[in-house]
Amino acid sequence: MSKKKPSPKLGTEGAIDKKLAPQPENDKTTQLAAHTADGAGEKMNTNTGLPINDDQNSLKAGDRGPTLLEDFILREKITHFDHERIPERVVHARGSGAHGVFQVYESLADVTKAGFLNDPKRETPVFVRFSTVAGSRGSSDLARDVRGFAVRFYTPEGNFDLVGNNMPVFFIQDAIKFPDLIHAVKPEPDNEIPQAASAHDTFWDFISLMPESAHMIMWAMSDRALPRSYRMMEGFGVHTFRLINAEGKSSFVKFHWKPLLGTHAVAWDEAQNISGKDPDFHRRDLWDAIESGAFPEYELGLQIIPEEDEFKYEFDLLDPTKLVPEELVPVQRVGKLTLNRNPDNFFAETEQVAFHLGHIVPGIDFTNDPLLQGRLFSYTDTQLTRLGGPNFQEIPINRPILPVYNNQRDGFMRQTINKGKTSYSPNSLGNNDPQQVKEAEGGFVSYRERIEARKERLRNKSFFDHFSQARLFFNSQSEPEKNHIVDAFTFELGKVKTIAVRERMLGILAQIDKGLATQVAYGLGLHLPTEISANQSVSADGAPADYQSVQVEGSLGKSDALSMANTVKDTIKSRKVAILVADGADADSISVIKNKLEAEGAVVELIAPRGGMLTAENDEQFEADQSFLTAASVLFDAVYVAGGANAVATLEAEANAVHFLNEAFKHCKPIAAHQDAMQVIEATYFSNKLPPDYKQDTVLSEGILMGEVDSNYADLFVKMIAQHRFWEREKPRLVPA
Ligand code: HDD
Repeated sequence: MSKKKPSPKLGTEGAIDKKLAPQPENDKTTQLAAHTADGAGEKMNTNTGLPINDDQNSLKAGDRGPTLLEDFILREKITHFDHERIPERVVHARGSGAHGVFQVYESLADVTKAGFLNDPKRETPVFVRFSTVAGSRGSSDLARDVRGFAVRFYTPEGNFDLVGNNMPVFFIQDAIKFPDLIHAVKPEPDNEIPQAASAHDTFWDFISLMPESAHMIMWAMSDRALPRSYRMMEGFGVHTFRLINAEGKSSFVKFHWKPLLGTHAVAWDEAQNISGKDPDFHRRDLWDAIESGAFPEYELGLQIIPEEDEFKYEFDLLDPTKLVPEELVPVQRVGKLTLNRNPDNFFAETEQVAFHLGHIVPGIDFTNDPLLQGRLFSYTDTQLTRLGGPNFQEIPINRPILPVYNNQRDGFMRQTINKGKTSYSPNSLGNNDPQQVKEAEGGFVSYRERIEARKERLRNKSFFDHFSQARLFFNSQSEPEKNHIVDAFTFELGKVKTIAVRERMLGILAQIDKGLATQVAYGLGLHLPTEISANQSVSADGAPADYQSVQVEGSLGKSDALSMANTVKDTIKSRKVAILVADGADADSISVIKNKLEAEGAVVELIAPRGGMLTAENDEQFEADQSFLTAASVLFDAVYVAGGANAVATLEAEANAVHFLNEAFKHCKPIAAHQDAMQVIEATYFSNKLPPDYKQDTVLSEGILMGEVDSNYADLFVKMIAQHRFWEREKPRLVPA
């Protein structure tokens, strides 16, 4: 990798320029490289450059005496350590980042003048951070939660941040309620319980009093809140934004990210298990995929709505609790995001990156969505505390790829050495530099929206239909997805101690779907409130008549795009498959399966009763990747049981192997076994749930494969894994979870 020198204009030359990490080259990686340090092969020194002779002992009065205050080397080291931590993000504290590139397929100049959406030849460097919302930095990746999906585009016109989530709507309509929402979901203030969980009284108290959250809460209680991987979830800009073309014409737009691997989830029982076995599951998955070259890919999707259509729909485009159904406005896939490089340093990049949906470029603009407008304030404000002052934009991961010239100066940790006498405008002493930029030459001009209004604390009546899209979402789900939603509400409300809160929530659910509410009530052992008015949920605080929910029968019965059952299921790339083995395993059939799965891009691991080398039936030596002690079914997408008489006898008697299969069955995963491994399957609890004539069949039942291992068998296994899960297996309560 050549060491491309950064442009001197970036003001970074001569910075800590030791070794440059190998990385794909673009303007951003080159800029970052200039700030990268690598101590390999180097000598140790202090922060002032003094060579260190002894890093093991502090300076003492005698070898058993007190340490001397004089020891500036000790003081420097301890002082730095004492101040290593910064406040975690008040929300989205737990996250993982990756670098990548974005490229538009065809010019979108007819709707936007944004350069990165105009030139199909341009590769725009990006940095992405995925996150959970409620948990602390050290919490589990698998919490039931919304996921953040924040993308920064480093463009020559400045940074554009698309700070979205993996759900297309939000809990509240106005930013003034955001602190309340977050206070309610975070651990309760008296005892700081529970961590990274919404299943507690304060959250549901708030939600049950906030009917506008009905739509979002359906998403949060669906499997969307339990992604299989950051690489397998959709992203949404949530708000309606504006695109502006070179003629100044505006169109409304909703931004989407569509993962090429499809949108997939894990089961709730599985999520809880993963949280114990590998709380870094999503972080590790993203890291490993990128390290192995299986680069995560997403297509950018746009729903473009002509400005004339602003009032065409039965919902308000400015209401962030509503989505625009894809049946009404199709999503056009306009470009591709590829994540191709892991960060060099978590703190420097993933932790210090400061996203802000106010970071826009000419060609993109805001709307008056009141949630969006409040966000425009919050993101810069929060960095002042989090990153310690107004110079956070100079941190390498936050710098734009073009040099910054303006009259902002000084402050804590200022890096740039601004030359010259003038730091004001207009000036005559410095040629009036830096100069403003004319609109025709790329200067940013806000969209000239006509506003004629009174100042009022009000909300338009068009925001008060809280239930029709919640119902649309529920009606669009497959049966298993609906069952999961019922289970999720029953679990969460079951953890709520205050019965009145549970009941009030049942009132909300009844307004979305009576059947849903009845099933949840049954699980909780409660009766549905007999009198349900659209407003009972808000009456507790005596909301004035003007603010009451209205019941609207949505015109769309169902939207296929809302169900994950309809996602693409044509690849097993980067899926993890466990092969259960032991001494005496049949090496040939293992090779057939392993080779086929790896050729399709899957990751295969051999799991054995113990680590180290094993001897196959044909006396070949092979190595186990993990033992049953460190591996677990919940960390894999599918499982195959090897043949070979001795191996089969060992696995049948190995409780961990049988447990592995039982769990894979319970979580509806594909299971395959060599025809001679039948006795291992017979040791599981699910063998008596298989059809009576299963021994004759190759496909024992949906998602269970047995038989002679040949290429046809391997093909079938691949197809099963691509299906992801056989959720039908759960019915009716076949699977304990
Ligand atoms: Fe926010 C972080 C997404 C509403 C205030 N938000 C944050 C992150 C994401 C979102 C992905 C993490 C960025 C990162 O990885 O560093 N937020 C959203 C979405 C919202 C939303 C999709 C609704 C559509 N947020 C929202 C509101 C407010 C905030 C209404 C305040 C009025 N959000 C913040 C924040 C955070 C943040 C306090 C915490 C850390 C940070 O900004 O940098 O400013």
